[in-house]
Amino acid sequence: MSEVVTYNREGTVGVITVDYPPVNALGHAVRSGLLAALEQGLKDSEAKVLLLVCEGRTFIAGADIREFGKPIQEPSLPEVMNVFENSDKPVVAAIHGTALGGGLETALGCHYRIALSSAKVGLPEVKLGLLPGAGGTQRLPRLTGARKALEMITTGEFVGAPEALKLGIVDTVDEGDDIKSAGLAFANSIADEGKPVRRVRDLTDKIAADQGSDVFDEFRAQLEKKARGLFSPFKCVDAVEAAVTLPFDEGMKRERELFVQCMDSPQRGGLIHSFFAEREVSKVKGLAKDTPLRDVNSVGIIGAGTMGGGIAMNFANVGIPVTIVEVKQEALDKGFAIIRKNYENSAKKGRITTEQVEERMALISGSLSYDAFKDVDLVIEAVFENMAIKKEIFGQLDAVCKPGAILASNTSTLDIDEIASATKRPEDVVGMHFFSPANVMKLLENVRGSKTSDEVKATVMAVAKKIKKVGVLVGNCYGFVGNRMLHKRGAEAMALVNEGATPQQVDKVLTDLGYPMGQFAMSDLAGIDVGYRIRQERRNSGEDVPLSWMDKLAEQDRLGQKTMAGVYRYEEGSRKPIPDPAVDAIIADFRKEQGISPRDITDQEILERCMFVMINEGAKILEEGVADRALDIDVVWIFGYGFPAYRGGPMFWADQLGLDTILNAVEKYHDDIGGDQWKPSALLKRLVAEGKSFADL
Ligand code: T1G
Repeated sequence: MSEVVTYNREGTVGVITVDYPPVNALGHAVRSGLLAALEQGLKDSEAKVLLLVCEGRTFIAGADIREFGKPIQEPSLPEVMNVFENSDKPVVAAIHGTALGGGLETALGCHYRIALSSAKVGLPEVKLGLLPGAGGTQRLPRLTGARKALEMITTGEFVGAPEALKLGIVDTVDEGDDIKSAGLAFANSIADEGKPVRRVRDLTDKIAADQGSDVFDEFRAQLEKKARGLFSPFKCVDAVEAAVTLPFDEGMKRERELFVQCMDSPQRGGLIHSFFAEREVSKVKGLAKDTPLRDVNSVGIIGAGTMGGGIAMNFANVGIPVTIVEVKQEALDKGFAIIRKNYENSAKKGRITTEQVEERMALISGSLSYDAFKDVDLVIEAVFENMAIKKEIFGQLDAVCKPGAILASNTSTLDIDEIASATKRPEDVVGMHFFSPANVMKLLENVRGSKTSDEVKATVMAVAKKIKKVGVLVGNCYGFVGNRMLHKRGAEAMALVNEGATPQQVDKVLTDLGYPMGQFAMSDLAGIDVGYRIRQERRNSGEDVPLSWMDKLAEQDRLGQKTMAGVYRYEEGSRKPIPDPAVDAIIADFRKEQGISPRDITDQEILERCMFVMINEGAKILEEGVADRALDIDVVWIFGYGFPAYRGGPMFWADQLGLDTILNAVEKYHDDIGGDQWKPSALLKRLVAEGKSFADL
């Protein structure tokens, strides 16, 4: 008997119990254990009904993703589900936690389903570049109809038990929290009422109504916009369409064909790498799991600007009171108005209720004095990028804040150690770099100073989880991980335009790769003045930062979306970037001034110079220990800059391309262009020499 799936009888109910932490994933042991336990139940003459229930935090949460890419070990899940569905005794699935993917498919292979009201169900395979491959695309439409099935399967979104009941996915919902006793009671009622085996495959009324429906083409058209560049969502539509147009067994065959196509797609590899990487980053190298955490029950924020206001919302969203300090009342008032507008927009979209708007606003207070911070547990400074101002602020915080308070800066590039040197408590100083818009972007780049204590590192990583961010702990250098690589890409993009490319050509290469927006559209969104100020700061501190045509834009007050003109121009009420001949003229004049005669530049050169310079810098970041693992860099770029998750992140993508390809190009550009940015990373050279990849680190 398998130790992860057991069988026992309670009265006339044969109970099949899965106990395979952490989420009862359908690994080989579980699949074979389910078959063995079912066989026992069918042989048990005393058992009139069988009940499938799971121990631990959740019902089966899906296939065991760790098995993907490895040879499939029989029995496959579809085979297991066939045996369950064709059993001659009713089988009841009792759902708690999250029945997801193969977990929900297992429940659909049973004859009846009960769920705790707190449970959720879903088919999130599409988020892994897959589709439900164990009958989900064939059975779910038979319960919900094609439209709802398409919605669930192409978005991967979870559905709560009450809605699942309305949709017919579950037969009953129990308000309690004891799934075993609720399951037993429901199974006994099935036996008492003599309810028959009811195979989902035989339910045809919903799919009959979908015959000839144009819902499939409707979803394909929607996906052309929403799922640009993705592979599996379109295969999901094909699979659900097969449920409506083919007999069940042929539909299952079609589902299998389509599932294998998705499994073989490089997008599956990228998305699964992203799934695990998002979880791995919270396990910080060298930080003991039991590092004590400091309480963070109150937060202070300096600056009520776009960043400060957005940061404040993250804490109010999870019930943590926030005090924002500004220098002038009108700045505070303006900041609060923006916060309220953001909440009211979310309420209009149905994401939160109007009561929640007020609840959250009530958690955010304002002050003009740092005395308001004297009892807070964490202060986050979010003023603009000027070291002298930040050091002055941290000197004042040091004097006002209680011992043990964490003093954080939202700086996006500046030296955390230098900021910490303005205090007597460098061990309590850390970077917490939020990404704009801070109430939306999921990445939180936590930056350790050389003296930041383990407690503070562990606490800010726990804070990231608490405020539903993906926290990555990185080292202290100019630009940390994300912006250090972004600045290299930005410099190459500007140089490419100097040399003959147009901004829109560069941006299209990046959006074709899968970024949500290109380099220059992003500059217009962030504000041309932001980059200009940073370049001026670096020039003033003696760095050799070449002049660029973008400096001319800033000097002519073309600051981007906020002035309706930057690299592109914008029409009233629209964020759509429109190429502007005036900018072409500025670029042409700049080239003339610099004595540059423009040349045609290929998309391939743009891709290599923008992307490989980043990968080379990422390798240097790993060499210097600023990032612990290549997957940390991948997560920073996926969640901070919209790098397409289906490509797994820049370092995963580099591994797929082959590091020798990257190195050859880097060496070519080092010869042609020179510059520190093209100096090949020693780590990159070593990995190529050893025939290894970033994943081997
Ligand atoms: N396989 C293996 N490990 C998994 C796993 C899975 N499906 N899901 C989670 N884990 C691990 C995770 O790596 C972490 O491990 C621990 O469980 C806790 O996860 C045939 C082919 C269930 C909502 O996509 O959405 O079924 O770090 O930190 O925030 O059609 O995990 O502790 O070592 O995320 O409470 C479909 C994916 C698979 C569900 C829990 N199923 N999982 O969230 O905890 S494909 C999914 C989740 C499939 C079939 C197809 C979440 C969760 P460690 P966690 P959580």
